Amino acid sequence: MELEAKESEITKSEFVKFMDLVKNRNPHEPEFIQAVEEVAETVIPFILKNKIYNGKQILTRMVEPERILMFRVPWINDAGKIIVNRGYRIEMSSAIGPYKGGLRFHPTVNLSILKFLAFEQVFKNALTTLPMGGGKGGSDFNPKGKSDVEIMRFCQSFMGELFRHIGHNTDVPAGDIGVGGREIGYLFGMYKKLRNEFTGVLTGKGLSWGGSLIRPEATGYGTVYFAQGMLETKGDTIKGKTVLISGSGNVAQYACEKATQLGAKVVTLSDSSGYIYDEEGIDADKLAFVMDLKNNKRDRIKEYIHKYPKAKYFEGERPWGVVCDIAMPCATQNEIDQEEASLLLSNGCFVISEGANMPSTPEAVHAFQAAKILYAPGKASNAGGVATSGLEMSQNSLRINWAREEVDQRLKKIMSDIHDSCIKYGKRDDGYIDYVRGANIAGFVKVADAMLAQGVV
Ligand code: NDP
Ligand code: 2IT
Repeated sequence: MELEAKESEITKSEFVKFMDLVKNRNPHEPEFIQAVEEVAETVIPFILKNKIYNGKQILTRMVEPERILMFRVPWINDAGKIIVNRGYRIEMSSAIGPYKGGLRFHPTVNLSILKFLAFEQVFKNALTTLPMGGGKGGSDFNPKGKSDVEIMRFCQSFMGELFRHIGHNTDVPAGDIGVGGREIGYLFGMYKKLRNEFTGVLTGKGLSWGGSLIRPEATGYGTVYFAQGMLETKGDTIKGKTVLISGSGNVAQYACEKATQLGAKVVTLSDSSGYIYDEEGIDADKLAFVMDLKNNKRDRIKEYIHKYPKAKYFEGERPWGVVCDIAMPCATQNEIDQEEASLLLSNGCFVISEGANMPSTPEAVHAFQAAKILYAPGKASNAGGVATSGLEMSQNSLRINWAREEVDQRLKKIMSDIHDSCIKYGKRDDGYIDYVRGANIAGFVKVADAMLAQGVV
């Protein structure tokens, strides 16, 4: 007992010391500090118990990006005005492969948000079992309301600097919020022109120019496959369950599609203006309407109720007060707070599979874990997207295209392997699976072993 108390004191003081260092070095970066704290909480006790990692400053090295690029992105809008945005690429870790991770175009983008995303990406990519390091980038550019030609000019200017720093063996960006197939196309076209080479430097490409089948679907599908894996541990399935989804972009759309295909009823979707509630469920036809609305018309989710008047729209609200079995936050970071977590729990929600990155605040995560529900952090449950990007890279290198079924099978296997890794490091003595601990330690071990082997670089 005394020994245990002493050990826990040492762990606590190491944690406080480490977090003080991170906070002092990154004072204006709340999202980055939040992401690091969540990892440190579970990984520091593990390091202290495992001599090979102790004293090697591995976590201290991991929170310092290998390189940060920040650059001016000037472009001319349709009215002939010069606009200046800021571009970024965080090259966080290349311990197990080339930097890999998406680009986010959103007005809120800043160093803190991209560093949190790049840090999460390192662990997520390690979990996929594929050889990918971690990175993230983007710009404070707001694609909303811009013409196609404005998007193209912006992407060309952005790539006019980024091309110097990336490459299919160095750093391979992809999409994230505000960056989909259209943007990847314009970015790829400019890279190809500047470098005069056709390589798999970006993933999420179109099918006729190096893209992979299932990549658009992969994040959403993977999030549902992971939820299924969690339910299986309770002898349950997703069939017949009521599901809340937030967001209505890439991840939300395909999470909705797969959940519905597997017999669940998805009753909500949202965007940053509000959410829609369709008690009868958002079936394949209704989802086709949403996909056209969001991907082609680039309109708002509230249009749904004009097409389907039995549904309701709640302006300025998030969907977490609706009664459900499963919640899949698929919009953005910190979109479920403590109050909303309590609401979900009191309404009977018992599975959370995160499609977005860090959508639950630390207080919400602690509430889910205290209630011992099935809770998966994004770095495990949304890893299907980057995993399929890894499969796209493999196909590009081999210069072949795998069939849809083959990619889907590989995606399923990867999600199931990630689930196994979470159990390996996250199962507690009482049988409860702490997916946060499991994902953090499994990701850490893979990266840390590579770092130890490669020396202090
Ligand atoms: P999209 O741009 O396709 O869609 C984003 C959706 O989230 C939109 O409905 C958008 O609404 C909503 N949203 C964005 N920002 C906010 C905000 N601040 N508040 C409320 N709603 C918001 O992006 P993705 O679907 O690709 O990404 C969604 C999430 O999934 C992100 O957290 C991303 O990091 C994560 N992710 C994405 C992967 C991918 O492969 N694309 C892989 C793994 C994780 P609006 O239109 O109003 O902005
Ligand atoms: O957060 C993520 O994992 C992504 N946006 C996908 C990254 C990728 O390289 O496919």
